[in-house]
Amino acid sequence: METTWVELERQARAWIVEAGDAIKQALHRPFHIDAKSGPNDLVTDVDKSTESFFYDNIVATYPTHHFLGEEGIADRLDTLDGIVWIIDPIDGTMNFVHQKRNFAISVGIYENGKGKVGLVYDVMSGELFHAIEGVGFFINDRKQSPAKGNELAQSVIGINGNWLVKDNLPIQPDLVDIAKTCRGTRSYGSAALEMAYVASGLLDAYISPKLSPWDYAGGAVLLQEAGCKTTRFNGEALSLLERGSIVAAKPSLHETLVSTYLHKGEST
Ligand code: 2AM
Ligand code: CA
Ligand code: CA
Ligand code: CA
Repeated sequence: METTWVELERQARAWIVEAGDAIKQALHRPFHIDAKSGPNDLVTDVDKSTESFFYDNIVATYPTHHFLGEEGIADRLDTLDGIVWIIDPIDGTMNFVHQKRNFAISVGIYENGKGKVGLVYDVMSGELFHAIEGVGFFINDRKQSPAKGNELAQSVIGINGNWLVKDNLPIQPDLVDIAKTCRGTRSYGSAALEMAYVASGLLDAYISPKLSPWDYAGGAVLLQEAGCKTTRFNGEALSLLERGSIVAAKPSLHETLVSTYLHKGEST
């Protein structure tokens, strides 16, 4: 019998909780930290072992499925044909290293490029944000009703303060205008968690340039099922194969952010 999305989601949930338990255990031992693209871009052996855990389980259980993960355990993927698991083993590695909290495992399951299942697991709080296309958005066992949308002036926006001070970023003045106009800004250091917070109504929007598919693949499905819109800064649909910007919000705030502030921003 064909595996249903509900069954796949249940399996993904079991793996995400098991992987989270292993990460909590790893926090009791010393772990190895490396820098990737620069001194603030960190990776640990726990990121790599967590990605391997998912890769090994997925290949063994669903040999026809494909895999895309941040740490490159699998071969590079250049098509989204078929069923693809897009995984960030630890989203918020800097928080993992410095705070031992506020990091997540993010899993998105896509079929021919369309989001079917999304899971974002806040490992230390035990909050699991999950969604299945057409079924809805849940936090642990509780189905969520769509949050009320706010105007920009009453909105709390997730944005990393680093982007507001990046003089060589063409969209920086527009990001500063948004920060000046909204009620307040927050930065949690995990794109996946911040997208889950928008879906949950804790944040009104999340805005970031230069994210990768594993940062937003899980969160984008949560947002879709919570009645929110997620696009590039210029309003284009996301690509799950290329890096780019993200603006996620309820449709009316999303429209304001794109048409008044972000539309001239980079799409990739
Ligand atoms: P990561 O922890 O998986 O690398 C931090 O604000 C957010 O941006 C995190 O979700 C982080 O994901 C992501 N991010 C993407 N590219 C990054 C980079 N080069 N350096 C640091 N964080 C990055
Ligand atoms: Ca990283
Ligand atoms: Ca990430
Ligand atoms: Ca990561």
